[in-house]
Amino acid sequence: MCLSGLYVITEPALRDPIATAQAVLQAGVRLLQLRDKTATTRELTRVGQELRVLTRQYEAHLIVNDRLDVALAIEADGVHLGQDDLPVALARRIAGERLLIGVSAETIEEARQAEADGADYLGVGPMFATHTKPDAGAPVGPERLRAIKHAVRIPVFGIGGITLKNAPAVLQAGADGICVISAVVGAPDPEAAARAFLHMLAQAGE
Ligand code: TZP
Ligand code: MG
Repeated sequence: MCLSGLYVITEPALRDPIATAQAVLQAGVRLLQLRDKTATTRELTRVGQELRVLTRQYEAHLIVNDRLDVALAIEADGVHLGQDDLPVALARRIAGERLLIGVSAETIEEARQAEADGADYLGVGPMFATHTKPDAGAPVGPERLRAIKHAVRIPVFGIGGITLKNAPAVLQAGADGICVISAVVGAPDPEAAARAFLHMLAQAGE
C-alpha cells in the first residue's frame, strides 16, 4: 500500500463526511480518514460503514480517527491515534497486522517512540496555524518535520494549516504526503480542491 500523497480527513462541521468522501474519491484521493469528535459511537459506526462501501468502490484506504474499536468493527484499513489515545503498542497488540496504525507526533521523541511501538506512519504537525483543531499546539513548521523524517524510517505526513500555497515547503522538508482538512473539505468545490492538490503533488513527484 502506498502511504504517500494526499490524505484527506473529514470534518462534519465543514461538510457532511459522505459528501466529502464522494467528492474527494471522485477526484482521485486514495487515503481518507473518518474524523468526527462529536458523533455518538452508533453514528460514527453508521457513517464509517457507508464510507467503507464507498472507499472499496474506489479502491481507497479508510482510516478511523481515535477509535480502534470502530476501525475493527467496520473493517477499516487503519486507525489514527494521538498522544492521548490508546497507547500504540496496545493498539498493535489488539489489531495485530489487521490495521495500519497512524500516530500524531510533534517531537522527535514522540516520533521515535511511535515507530518503536509499531506505528506504520506519522502525522506531524501542526505545520502551520490552524483553526480546525482548537487544541492543537503551536505550529512546529516544516523544519521539525525534516528532523523527524531523518529520525524514523516510517512514512511521514505533514498536517495542520496546509494550503496549496504552503504545501511545497512541507514536501521540500521531506514529507511523504500531506494531510488536509479545511483546504479541501471547507473549499467551495472540494472535488476541484482535491484535484488541485493532487496535481501539485504529481508535479512535485509524490
Ligand atoms: N491534527 C493536527 S492539526 C489538525 C489535526 C487533525 C487539523 C488540520 O486541519 P486543517 O484544516 O488542514 O488545518
Ligand atoms: Mg486522537
